[in-house]
Amino acid sequence: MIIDEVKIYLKAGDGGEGSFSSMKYSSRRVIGGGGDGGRGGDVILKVSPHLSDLIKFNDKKRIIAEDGERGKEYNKKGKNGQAAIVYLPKGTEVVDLDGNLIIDLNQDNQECLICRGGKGGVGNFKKLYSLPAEKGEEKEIILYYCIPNDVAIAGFANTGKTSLFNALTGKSYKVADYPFTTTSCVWVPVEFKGLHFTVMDTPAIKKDSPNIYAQNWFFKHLFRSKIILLLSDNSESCKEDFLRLKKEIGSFDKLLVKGKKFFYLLNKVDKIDKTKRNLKGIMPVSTVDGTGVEELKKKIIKTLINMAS
Ligand SMILES: Nc1nc2c(ncn2[C@@H]2O[C@H](COP(=O)(O)OP(=O)(O)OP(=O)(O)O)[C@@H](O)[C@H]2O)c(=O)[nH]1
Ligand SMILES: [Mg+2]
Repeated sequence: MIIDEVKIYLKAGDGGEGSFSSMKYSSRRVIGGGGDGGRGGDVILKVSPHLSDLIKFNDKKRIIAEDGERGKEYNKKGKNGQAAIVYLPKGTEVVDLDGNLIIDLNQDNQECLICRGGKGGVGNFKKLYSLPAEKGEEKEIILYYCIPNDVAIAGFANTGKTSLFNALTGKSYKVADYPFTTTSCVWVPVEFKGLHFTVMDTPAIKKDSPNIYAQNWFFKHLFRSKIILLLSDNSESCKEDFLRLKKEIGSFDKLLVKGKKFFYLLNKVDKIDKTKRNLKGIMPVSTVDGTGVEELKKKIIKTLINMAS
């Protein structure tokens, strides 16, 4: 299971107070008085390529940047507080407590200043009286991590999703002849003919889930998918299976079936009678004898390029 949702508290540093200290003179020139306080540190959100979920927030839900230092006598400015940089996986949506999107961090190295540190107070060297420092901003936010994938593989149990994922990516994730082998999402970048995209394997879709949000929890990770490969391994029922799969996905959120390309794949055709393999609008594939795998890669590339233009 992926930790993909967390509420955290952020607080930027307060500005350091300006100093009020006696004025010092040398040959009638003012050489000293209270210096300004330092600026409080900002809180910055930044995408890190090394993270792939929000688990690190399980034991750190409050992030507080450093306060600015107080100003000192002889017009010495206090040190600025250090910024707190909160590293997040690419694909994190930052939302306020009313559900408004603050920012979608979906680019490499993207960053955002989320809480501004308070300005330091002004010391009496400048003004003859000192002015108070500002407080740092504070916010409670919710982070939703949504896996950045281009192509997702989805289907009922044991239809060969992981086998196809392995065939497309060159990986060797666990495949077994029993249902629900895959329990979490796995996603990896793929390069094919100079083009890069990310493919995601998913756990099996459970039919008629009484609690779709708990049992088919991974549907939320289809939001960023551009192409969804729907898999069936039964030539008799595949058309019905595809309708059913789309209905299950759509009942989680209608947006999951809008604006996406669905490819309909009949898998394990090495076991299916030749006369029953070629169905209109359905791609025959087999990860055992390789049928259709290269064609599928080419179709994915063509579709991604078309969708981007
Ligand atoms: N004959 C044949 N068997 C296949 C093919 N693809 C997968 N299988 C077999 O089907 C079974 C299930 O394969 P998986 O890839 O684990 O299926 P899955 O859909 O990921 O399964 P879950 O994660 O449990 O939902 C395994 O025994 C595979 O060896 C295929 O193209 N032809
Ligand atoms: Mg699997």
